[in-house]
Parts: sequence; structure tokens; C-alpha cells
Amino acid sequence: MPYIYTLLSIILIRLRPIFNSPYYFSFFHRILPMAGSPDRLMDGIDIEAFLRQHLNEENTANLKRIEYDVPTIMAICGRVKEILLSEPSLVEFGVPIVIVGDLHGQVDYGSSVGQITDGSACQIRDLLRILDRFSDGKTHGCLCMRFVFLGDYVDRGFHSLEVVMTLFALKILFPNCYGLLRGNHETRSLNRIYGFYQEMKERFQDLDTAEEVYLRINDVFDCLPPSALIGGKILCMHGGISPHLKSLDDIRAIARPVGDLTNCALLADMLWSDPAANHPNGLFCPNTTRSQSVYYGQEAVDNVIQKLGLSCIVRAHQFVSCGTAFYNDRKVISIFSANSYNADIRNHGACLYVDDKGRITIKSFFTSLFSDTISRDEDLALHEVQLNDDSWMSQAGGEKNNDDTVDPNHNSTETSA
Ligand SMILES: [Mn+2]
Repeated sequence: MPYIYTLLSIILIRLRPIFNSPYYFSFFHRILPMAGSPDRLMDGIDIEAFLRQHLNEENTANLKRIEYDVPTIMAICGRVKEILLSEPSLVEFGVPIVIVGDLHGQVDYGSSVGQITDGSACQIRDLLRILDRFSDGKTHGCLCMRFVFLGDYVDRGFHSLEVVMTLFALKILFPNCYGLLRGNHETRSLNRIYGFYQEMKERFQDLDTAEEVYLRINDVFDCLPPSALIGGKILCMHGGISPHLKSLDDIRAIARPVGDLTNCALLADMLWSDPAANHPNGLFCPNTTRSQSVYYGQEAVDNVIQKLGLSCIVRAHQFVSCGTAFYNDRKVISIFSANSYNADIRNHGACLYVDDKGRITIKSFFTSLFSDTISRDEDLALHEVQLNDDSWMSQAGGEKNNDDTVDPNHNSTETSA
């Protein structure tokens, strides 16, 4: 009898990587809704039920904020912090995968829509729309795909806490399938001013509780890795490259948690820098828009791409009206995933899908929030543009972009976000 137990435990340990994948999860999902994750119960909290509460769009689109229990938030923060600290500062993922940019929504809906509450649902709906886009028709998209999020989860919108809690729950359930990178808004100096702290004060009547939750979530933000490498070829971060970036090991060597970005120049640049659209040819120069960090020019990008053996750099951090913008022959791609962030431009949101051959497709989307002519059902009618025909997965170093496959309307307006 003990022999059978030993054998069983060896088999289970061997199968553990399979259990820790969305495919296992989705298999069980067909039998029992949202059942099957090995980490389903955490300190007595049913983390799947917690996640399901967020994925139900009726819950989050009915203009109400979810009412959270403070001990649950604290326990989730504790667990996700452990997971994040066990990851390197350069997290590596295979393909296929979806890369998602800034999620924070526009504050000033009141003037455009006349109903401030209507816009308030947008921030979490952008996230739900992206996750569900990759559904196989039977299973929720969040269970069918890997995702890397490039930061700026909080501020400006009204549902920062829902966005953060959804992402933390997914990270706990599928640590190997979700990459959560740090944005410049995942710092106290910004999110105390730009909305997240205010949201905490509104949601938790008691100021001490608001402060406690706010600080606990920021403790987790300090642990978020700054960068991801996809298929060994696509380097992702929130802002961009840095004069301090000479090798991938420089990123791996960043020790976390980092509370104060001034203690790590490389990390600060990766969260804050921008491509130099106006002085595109050079190396680095001071970033006058942000009053900190740098702009990186074409030469700087070419050097990093060559030295690090990359295909391209994917980053977020800037509002772009079509959801994507390109620099240096598409060696740098900007994505912005909060659609209708700007009430005047009514921007599209976009994310990038990298298929199993390394081909990149833009998936852009637009909400009906400001439009009378598009029904809510059409929110999910996504616009797709394939960027590169040739696969770098099958032809090492053979990356080639085909201009003809790209929408000519992709000339974006961009501002800092
Ligand atoms: Mn940003």
C-alpha cells in the first residue's frame, strides 16, 4: 500500500507543470465552471470564486464598484508578492502570447457623456474585453492564452482596484501564464496623486484602512519585474531602453523590491523613457516631456537590438490614438490598451498577439462609449493587422516586416500617459 502512495505522489509531482497551465484549467472548465486549479483555495479564500466575480461583466459593467473584504485583499497581496519575488527581473515567456499596454482609463467622462458613472466602468471593461477576446468559444479567454501586461494598471480610471485584483488573482492561479510588469504609475509618488489613492479613500470610509490597503498594494508594486523577454526575441517593458542597458544580465541583476526608483537608474529608465520621435537618429537625450529619464533615438535602439539579439522592443507608456505606433522601422512598437482614454480623440485600444511562429498581429478595439452609431455588441468587433509575414521562430534572424500588410491609417497621435 505505501508503495502505491509513493508511486502516485511521484506521478503527481511529474504532472505538476501540466496542472499549472491554462489548458488543464480549461479542460476542467468544461466540466465544472472554473474548477480545477491546484491553488484554488488560499488561506481559506476561494481564489477562483474571487476571480469569477471580476470576470462576470455584468458585475463590473453595472457601474458599481466591487465591495472588497480587507483581509482578502491583504492575503492576495501577500501571496502574489511571494510569487513575484520568486521571478527574475527579466521574466521569459514562450509563444503564443498577448502583450497588453496601459490600462488606466480617462477621468473626464462627465463632460462628454453627461453621466460620469457610464465612463467609470470602462477601465475594468477594457481588461475584460482583452481577456475574453482570446476565448476559444467555450472557455473564457483568460484561461486559453498567456498574457504579458506592461504596467500602468492604476490611476486615472475609477476601477484601479478591480484591475489590480483581477490581475493578481490570475497571477496566483497561473503564475507561469501571466506576466505583470511594472509601469511608472506603480509607484507611490505617482499613484498617490493621479487617482489610485483617492479611489482607496472613496472605497474605504476609514482613512487608516484606506492607507493600509494602499500601502500594501504598493508593496506588491515594488516587487513587479520591469521587463519580459518573449521567445528570446521580443523585449518588453513599460517605457523603454536606457543608457545603462548593456546586456540582458543588467536587467536580471536588478534586485527587487525597489521602493524608490532613484536607487536604480536602469529600472527608472525602463519605466519612464520614450522613443525620440522628434530627434530620431541619435543615441539618448534628456526627456523634456517627462522632466526625467531619457529619449532613445534610432542609433540607441539599433545598438540594443543588435547587442541583445532582439527582433523588436514592445513598450507602452504613451497615449497613441490608434492603440499602436511604430518607430525605427518597427523595431520599437508602442501599444496603448485603454480605449476611449481621450474623450476628444476617442482612441482605439490595442494589444499585440504573437503567434506560435513569432508573427505579430495588432488587435485593436473600440468601445461604443462615446458613439451612438455602434452598439455595445460591436465592442468586440476587433480590427486586426498582421505585422510580419516571416517567422523568426522558424528562421533565426530572419525577421522581415512586410509593409503591405499594415493598415495605412496607423499614423498615430501620441502624448505622454
Ligand atoms: Mn506610463
